[in-house]
Amino acid sequence: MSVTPADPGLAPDIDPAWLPDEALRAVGSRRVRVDGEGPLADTVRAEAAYACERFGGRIVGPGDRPDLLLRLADDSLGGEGGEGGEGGGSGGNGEDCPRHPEGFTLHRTLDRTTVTASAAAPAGLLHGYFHVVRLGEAAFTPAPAATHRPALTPRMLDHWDNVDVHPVMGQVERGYAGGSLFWRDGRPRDEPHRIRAYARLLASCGIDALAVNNVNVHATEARLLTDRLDDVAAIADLLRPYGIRTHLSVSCAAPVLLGGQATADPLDPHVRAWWRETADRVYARIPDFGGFVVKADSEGQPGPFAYGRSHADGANLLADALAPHGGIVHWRAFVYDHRQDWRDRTTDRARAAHDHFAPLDGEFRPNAILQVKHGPIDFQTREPVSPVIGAMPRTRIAVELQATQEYTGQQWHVCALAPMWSQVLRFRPHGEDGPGVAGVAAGDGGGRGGGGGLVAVSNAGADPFWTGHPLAQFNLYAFGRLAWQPDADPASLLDEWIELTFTPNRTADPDRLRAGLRHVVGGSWETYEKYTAPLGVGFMVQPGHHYGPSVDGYEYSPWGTYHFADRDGVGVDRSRATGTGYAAQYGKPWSDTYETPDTCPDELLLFFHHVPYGHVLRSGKTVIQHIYDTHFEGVTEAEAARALWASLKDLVSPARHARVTERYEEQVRCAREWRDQVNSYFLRKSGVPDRHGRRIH
Ligand code: GCV
Repeated sequence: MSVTPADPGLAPDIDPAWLPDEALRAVGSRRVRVDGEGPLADTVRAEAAYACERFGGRIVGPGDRPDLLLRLADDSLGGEGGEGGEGGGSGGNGEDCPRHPEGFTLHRTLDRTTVTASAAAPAGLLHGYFHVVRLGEAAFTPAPAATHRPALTPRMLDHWDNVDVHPVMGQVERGYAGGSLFWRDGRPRDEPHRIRAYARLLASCGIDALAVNNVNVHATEARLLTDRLDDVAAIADLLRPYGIRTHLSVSCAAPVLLGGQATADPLDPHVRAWWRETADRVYARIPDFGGFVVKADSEGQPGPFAYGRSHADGANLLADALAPHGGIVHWRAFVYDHRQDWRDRTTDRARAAHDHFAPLDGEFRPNAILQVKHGPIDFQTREPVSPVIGAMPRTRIAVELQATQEYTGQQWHVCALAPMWSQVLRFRPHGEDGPGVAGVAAGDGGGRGGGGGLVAVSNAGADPFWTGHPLAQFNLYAFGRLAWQPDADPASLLDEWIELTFTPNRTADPDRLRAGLRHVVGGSWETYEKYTAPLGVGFMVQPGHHYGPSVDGYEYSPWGTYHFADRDGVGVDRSRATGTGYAAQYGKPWSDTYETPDTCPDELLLFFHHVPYGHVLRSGKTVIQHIYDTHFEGVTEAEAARALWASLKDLVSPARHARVTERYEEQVRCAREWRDQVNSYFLRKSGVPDRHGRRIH
């Protein structure tokens, strides 16, 4: 089968993101040979041909000496200087690496004029090709042979896309990048070139799985499993040439809703038969289907609790149906009581996932993956790592991140999340001697028989810039790269993305452009944190849409209570001794570290403790002064970033520059609103004036 790769030239309305033609120059100006058969090898050949067409290189056959050879080979370690390179936390040894179906070895030694990427399987050719693209000219300079393979599998995006337009959430739940790439008004969007271009971008940063619909499964989405399966198959056909498997979010109530069953009880034999037959039909239509994603007993979604069954019962039902086909179920651990009474201080939303799931460790099937949000609450700007991740050594765990910026500026504010994700992935739930979060997701140690990989809620949509804010493309790119190599340095990933996306060397002032971009993107998470909720308290956002400040927006609502500010102090006591006991859900040393304000890291202080406004932080400042200072600083930093961006106008394409400029206007406006609301709220509560005498609105 011959496959035409996504051709940016065919879609002038779509931003090329990190794959502009210019990024293909190094490969495209050379003689390239691709040895290998099958659809993925065809994709690589077509990609190389596309690049060569633009930059004067050519595809050569077996008789010609290529500058770049991409080949399928059993001996991909090749005995040329051994193994080196990323390692990527993958803990790879020389024997395993070449056999990894997505891995490859790159030989670029002095005595050879041909740079060779050898892979054991076609997916390795694809990742090898894009690795060479990322390296650019550097790929053709001598270096030790290096083997690369992904540390985590799957590396998956969840699209919270609705098939019908939801009356409140619209076409995409928490989607800040226009409509869905897949669906419009109840039907497939029918823009295959867009999906193909998306698949190409995703593959080029390492993503290999994608769920096409919202985890909140409404009536029409539910039918994707049955009579609307052709719509899913059509998407799978577009993703497959780029090595991306298609997954589907399904409803636990499907046997009743779609199958005419009297019950959806996971232990009912008719229900079990219905799921088995349904999975068989899915695989008959989509043989490489990835599996199901499930949100159960959460925020109104149906689940096993209705039948007195456990979440392991629910997950295993679907796992058993998928097992004969090699499919997996991603079962989400996001289960909590969203009908709380704010006066009840014993109910703590942060505890819920651990309370529900930790006792079930060891009860899940090998092809059931428990998908755990990285923090215990819900993608706030700052949260501790979820204690569930370290508490279930006999369960396959996937860590869920959120690329869509629900609580972090909704793609109107620059907020590069790679530094936060990197901290999460490096966190060691059991201290220095145990595996890190990335290791848990990789399946290192423990008897879980494999990891669950990394998942992110996608931030992409039908917007011409894919992500609404053009600089938010970095979040998508960095997610893929960190999923492949969790110990990658976020600053290096930013540089990589800048080189590909902006090709600074083709501009009049590469150094000014690089420095400017590093500055506006690099520290943007910290800046955002400064002008929003302080020291680990979350949810000071406006209810419903979650954009902009509302200090008490959720404080007295049934969804949870988050800061408990009164005239004397602020923060949630989650200690074992006097609070909700959440701190005790961690293993040592963290249960001790988080237990007292003296040992708790300052940035999480108010997540774990209720302290007086006069409590002195490690910086020497009181909590109240820290709140005032950071809110003034955050706005100043946002204003400076806006000015710096304005100064790059001569170096960035007009459309991209204009879009970012527009977004900065809103970011600065909103940052000032945050500063004024938060500072005046705490001035009024505490009565403590700013020691610098600044005007607090
Ligand atoms: C898909 C939060 C979001 C919801 C989302 C939910 C989830 O509550 O606000 O929009 O629903 O998380 O992760 O399931």
